[in-house]
Amino acid sequence: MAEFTYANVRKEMEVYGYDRVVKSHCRMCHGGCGVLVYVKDGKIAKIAGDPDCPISHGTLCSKGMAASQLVYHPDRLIHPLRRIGPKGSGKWERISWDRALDTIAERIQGYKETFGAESIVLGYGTGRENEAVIYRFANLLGSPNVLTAGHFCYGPRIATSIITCGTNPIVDYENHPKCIMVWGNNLVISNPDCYKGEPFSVSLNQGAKLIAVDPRLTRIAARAHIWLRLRPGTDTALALGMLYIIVHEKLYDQQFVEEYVHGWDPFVQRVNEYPPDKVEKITWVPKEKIISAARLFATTKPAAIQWGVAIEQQINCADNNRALMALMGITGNIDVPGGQVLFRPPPIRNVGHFGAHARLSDVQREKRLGGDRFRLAGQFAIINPKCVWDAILKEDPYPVKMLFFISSNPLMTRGNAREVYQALKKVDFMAVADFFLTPTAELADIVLPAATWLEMDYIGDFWKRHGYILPRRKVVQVGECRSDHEMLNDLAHRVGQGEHWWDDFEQALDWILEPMDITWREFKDMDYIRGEVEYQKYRKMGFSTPTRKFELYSTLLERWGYDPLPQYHEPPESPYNTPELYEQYPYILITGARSPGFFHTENRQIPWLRELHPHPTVEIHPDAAKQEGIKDGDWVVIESPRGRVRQRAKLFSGMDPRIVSAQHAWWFPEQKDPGHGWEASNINLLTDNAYTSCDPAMGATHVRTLLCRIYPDTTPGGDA
Ligand SMILES: Nc1nc2c(c(=O)[nH]1)N[C@H]1C(S)=C(S)[C@@H](COP(=O)(O)OP(=O)(O)OC[C@H]3O[C@@H](n4cnc5c(=O)[nH]c(N)nc54)[C@H](O)[C@@H]3O)O[C@H]1N2
Ligand SMILES: Nc1nc2c(c(=O)[nH]1)N[C@H]1C(S)=C(S)[C@@H](COP(=O)(O)OP(=O)(O)OC[C@H]3O[C@@H](n4cnc5c(=O)[nH]c(N)nc54)[C@H](O)[C@@H]3O)O[C@H]1N2
Ligand code: SF4
Ligand SMILES: [Mo]
Repeated sequence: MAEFTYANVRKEMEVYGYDRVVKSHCRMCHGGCGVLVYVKDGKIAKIAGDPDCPISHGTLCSKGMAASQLVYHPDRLIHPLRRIGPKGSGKWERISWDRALDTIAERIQGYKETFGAESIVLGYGTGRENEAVIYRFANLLGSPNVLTAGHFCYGPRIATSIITCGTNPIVDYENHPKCIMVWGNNLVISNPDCYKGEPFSVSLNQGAKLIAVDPRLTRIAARAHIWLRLRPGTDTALALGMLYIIVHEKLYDQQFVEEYVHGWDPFVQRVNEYPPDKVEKITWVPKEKIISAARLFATTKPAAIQWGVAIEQQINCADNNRALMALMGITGNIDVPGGQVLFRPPPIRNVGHFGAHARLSDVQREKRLGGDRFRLAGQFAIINPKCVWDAILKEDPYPVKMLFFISSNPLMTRGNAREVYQALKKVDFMAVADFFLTPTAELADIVLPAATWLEMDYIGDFWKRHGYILPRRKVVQVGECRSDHEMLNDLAHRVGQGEHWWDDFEQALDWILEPMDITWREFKDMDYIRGEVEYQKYRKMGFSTPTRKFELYSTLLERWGYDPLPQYHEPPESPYNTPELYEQYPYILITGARSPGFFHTENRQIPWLRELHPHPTVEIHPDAAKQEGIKDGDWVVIESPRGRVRQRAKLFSGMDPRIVSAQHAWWFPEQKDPGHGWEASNINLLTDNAYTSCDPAMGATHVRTLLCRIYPDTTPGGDA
């Protein structure tokens, strides 16, 4: 293929008559890939990768390419709506932005006066780059309650790494690690958070040794030198088992341990509880493989761990993260080139500063839902969703009266969907900002039409820890859609926060950039800014923790009443913990492995992307399928003690026959009734959100390690 150069772009413009090409960067997932957006007759005609982008180097995935089908989708919300029938009736009327925002403002003021600001919960899903404005609004309002996916996604990595070493250690692919251990992550499909699959693949091509820790044979596992096929939910035990080998064989970095680590002796005592025989029994991984992996990781320099969300959606969430950080730390791979770097952002105002966290009073902060139960989460302004549903359904510990979801579809994405439904049905008032009338939005009182990333100016990758910021440039305007940032800036003026906001949002972008002495207009003409890169900063100033050391033994967890060292706990439902239940539900269910074309509940109405994955599918081993009378492609029922749903079986021999793996977030936008089939295949009807089965520090819901049964669907409409 000819090299993609700017000369080519100019030629294409001439040949095809494009009006202009706008450089921006995609946000169909967590974002970051540089794009060239071709515009013809005022409309987006094509999206291609930008070869100059330091994040993606010209590569693009199916979602990025299909973004124009999102922008111009016929079902898109293009003006505000007010519900005129009962909840879920699907009866709406068009209203103006002024009327919609005035109604929301009136409700906010009313609930604040009568029930306190804490009765208003704002919510968002995963990184759609609106978190800073949402926290700013909530904090200035006085509500400590912002509901995110942070209890079981990324929040734990941030929280645990801050308490261990000051910030999130990022794999330095630019300097090509010589060994990469991919743990519960499938980044060539998910391109999550700070990472894209492309630089990872380049490092592999450069010869990096690869260890994959995954119950499923992913493409990454298939390329790995060592694949550790563990039993889901046993990651902490596996990591402690590897640490055992590294400690006993003295494969750790002795100088780092002596000078920069806090808590070595108690840490060694804990590690001693995990000899290889015991770890093999817990994890189902042969001990020889555990030993080889530990040796390979500890003796190849530089090495890095690419960790994913699978380790967080478990009862062992915080301990998984901390055990993996111990592996990074004691092998001397922290903050070294090609290892795991504590990158610095450019010196702009950061997300926390923008989010006005300091403005929330102590009295209101104390009221954070679940803050006393999940104390690590509480410190990082993260709440567990069940706390919100309990506050609505039982007014425990106080009533929540209003929900305002800006980019989230919790009915599909949070544990125990039945309870989520009851809470959304009951709440006094709900507003939603989205692109479509989703199953969640159908239960709202007011729905606001949100702008996509192609319809806004913003400073992209502002929240990430890789040290880059990139300009996102507005390309088109669709209907009356507005960005979440502009919408909240406007709403803030209507609820008396005006003095803390701006006349228009461009001024906010200037304010973020001000410490660098540049304006948004100037930044808009740049490709990106990168923070200063410096390695081994800890040698000069230590780590940003209470002891200034890398805390293997966490003084903060100890202060908050938790075990300061990582410890393994058996999953709440498991063959060993609940053997009677296992007899009735004889498979371990993992949920949510990512599909390339979808982003959680998004894109099922986008033709190019739905074509890639037309049906919800559940992977089952051929031996298990035979046992249950299931053939490839059959509709099957998956059932847990909490509910049952249908998906289509895909026979897959790349995992232990005792495991099945189901997709999450399925709804059917093509079904025009207001439920849009939210119950049919929604795996979160099976997941459990009981407090006792969540991670005790982070409140993570264990959506990856459940027990289930699976059988052919013989009901009418099933095709078995
Ligand atoms: N069982 C199970 N459940 C899971 C997971 C799993 O693995 N298994 N994964 C979990 C994880 S890691 C996460 S992060 C959560 C994600 O949960 P959510 O982020 O809540 O995901 P979505 O349901 O896709 O909700 C996003 C909604 O926002 C809309 N939207 C997208 N961009 C914007 C925007 O810029 N502005 C506005 N206003 N709206 C926008 C979309 O149309 C969509 O309806 O799901 C979790 N749920
Ligand atoms: N295309 C697409 N990309 C996405 C998303 C999307 O919905 N679609 N969602 C985004 C979001 S919010 C997130 S959080 C990221 C997540 O992205 P990743 O971290 O890559 O998460 P998954 O693909 O869900 O799971 C990774 C692997 O974990 C394995 N796994 C399951 N259970 C366990 C376990 O107990 N232990 C271990 N070690 N492995 C286990 C699964 O088999 C799977 O291969 O992806 C982001 N990117
Ligand atoms: S990986 Fe994410 S940012 Fe990159 S093109 Fe795909 S959807 Fe866009
Ligand atoms: Mo996530």
